[in-house]
Amino acid sequence: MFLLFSDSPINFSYGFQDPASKWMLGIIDLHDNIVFYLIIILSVVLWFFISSMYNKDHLSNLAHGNLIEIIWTITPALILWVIGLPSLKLLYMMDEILDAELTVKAIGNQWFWSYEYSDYINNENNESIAFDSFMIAEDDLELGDLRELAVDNYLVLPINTSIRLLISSNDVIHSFAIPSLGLKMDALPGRLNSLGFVINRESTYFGGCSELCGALHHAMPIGIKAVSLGSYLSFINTYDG
Ligand SMILES: [Cu+2]
Repeated sequence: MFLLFSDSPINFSYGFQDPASKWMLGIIDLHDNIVFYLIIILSVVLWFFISSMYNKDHLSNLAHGNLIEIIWTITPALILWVIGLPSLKLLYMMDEILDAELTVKAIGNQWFWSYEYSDYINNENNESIAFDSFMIAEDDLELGDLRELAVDNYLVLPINTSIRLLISSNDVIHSFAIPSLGLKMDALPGRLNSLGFVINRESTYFGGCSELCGALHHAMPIGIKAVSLGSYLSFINTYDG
């Protein structure tokens, strides 16, 4: 599974982890779009910079002139529009949660995550399915576990399903972040934030707390197992705490 896609950090990797949701595809698209303009700006500025070192009259020729001043005012404004509009569009699209088919709560604690499937109630004790998810300590790692990422209880979610994630905190500010899914949302005590997303493919995704929250901030990773709807339902049906 890890060989096919990069859904966790890799040593000396360059760029993003592989996208597994439309949000992450959109973010990578936006990034490439912005880098395109960045390279143009960098080249032009560098050209002025270097050429002025060899020709001291070069820049003084540009110092006064209506035409050049109009050009260097209008062009950055246009570039800002071209960068800003797709960015805002993506931002507002990600804000929308359309007809969530499943609601899960993720609550940050110092220093672990608690998950709750509020849609279901257990017949035996009338409680909803809830569990804590702790990082596996280095001494307890098994072959194949990712150090400082593997957790004891994974958040199991179905693929191709519209999911609403409610995010909050029990103590200080945490942040729920999964790079492959393009998710990042602050977990604030006393406040309920929400994320809406669809996972595109089965895999195990890793992320972590993204807001410095104390001594063991690094030790509260997030592990998500994305499975088929059938496997998800059997996980829910057979869950016995
Ligand atoms: Cu935290």
